[in-house]
Amino acid sequence: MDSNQNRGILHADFDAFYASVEQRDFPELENKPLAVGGNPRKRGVVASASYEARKFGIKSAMPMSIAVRKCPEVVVVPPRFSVYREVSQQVMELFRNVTPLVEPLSLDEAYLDVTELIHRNVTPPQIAKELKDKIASNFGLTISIGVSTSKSVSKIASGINKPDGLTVVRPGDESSFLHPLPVEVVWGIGPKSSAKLHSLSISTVGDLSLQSIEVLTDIFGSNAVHIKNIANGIDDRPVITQRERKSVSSETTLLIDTSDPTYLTEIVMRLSGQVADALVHKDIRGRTVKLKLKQSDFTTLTRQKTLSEKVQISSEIAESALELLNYELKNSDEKYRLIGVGVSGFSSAEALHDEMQLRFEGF
Ligand code: DCP
Ligand code: MG
Ligand code: MG
Repeated sequence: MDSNQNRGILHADFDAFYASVEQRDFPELENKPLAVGGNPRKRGVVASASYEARKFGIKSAMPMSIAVRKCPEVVVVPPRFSVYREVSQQVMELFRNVTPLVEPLSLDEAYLDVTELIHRNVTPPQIAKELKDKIASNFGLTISIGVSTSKSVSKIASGINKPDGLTVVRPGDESSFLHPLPVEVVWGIGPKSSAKLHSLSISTVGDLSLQSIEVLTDIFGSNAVHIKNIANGIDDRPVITQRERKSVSSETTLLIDTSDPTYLTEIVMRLSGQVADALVHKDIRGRTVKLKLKQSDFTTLTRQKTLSEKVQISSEIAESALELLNYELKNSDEKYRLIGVGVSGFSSAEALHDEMQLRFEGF
């Protein structure tokens, strides 16, 4: 047994996070199909769907208007980000009381490396069970946990028995656990690579594990070796406690598809203001300003500009973002359905834990 197989890695992820917090705080929403997200009349999207809503086919990232069509009795509520952020901070704190080796991936999920605790005669599944119980009693929320010797196996394991799951993959059982599962469970296999794989009759992780590096390189490029290893249950990546904050951004879906410069300028200025507020609040400055545009045909463009001086305040961000916007408007006839502004390129001293994105629907 190699040293990797002595590790104990947990992946914990809240069930229907935003929706469950709403159902907890507003008991009249309990047991109801619920979608947290933007206004259906303002082209909002679903951020989180309760498990009752998922029975109707409602899921994250779906336009809210479609969610309402799928289930006319669905209750739609706007998100309360500050409440979710607070729950998140408290849960991460609880994790850090178990082990300092916590890697948050988003507001509602994290990896924990509990290898050191094994030597104190507690097993990783016991730790996971205790965490679930504590979270249920302290927060009134359910979380699903995957337990194994690696990040990728634990992440997949936490997802397959949701909600309120506890899935343990014992050392040595990684491949037999992974191989029957569909390729889509592997992180990084999105709709595009999944379609390609299916066209080659590669439908399970087991099928994937048998492919040559040549075949996988055609599909995944430089990621081929990593994907093949993951499919074989080989993943030595460590749990990293401090991740560098990559970007702070804000984006919005527009009420109508448009190329109107006055309207787009106003929105870019408002988004720049929101990004600036977040940067000021966090006391960080970045060197790169990004503009994201989603065209009517859903093609997404990002244009960025790296500056000699770091920026933080609204007017500085807006100046670069508007330059990028004006260049795009001059050189294209497209109409846009979504627009976003972001700042990245922070120094490592400003390293924080995770990529942060603010979303505002329907200006
Ligand atoms: N989220 C979002 N937009 C998305 C996906 C997620 O705003 N496209 C937000 C809302 C979710 C939260 O992030 O509640 C956590 O995302 P998850 O992917 O973990 O989804 P859920 O926790 O809602 O459901 P699950 O039980 O499948 O984990
Ligand atoms: Mg979740
Ligand atoms: Mg999650």
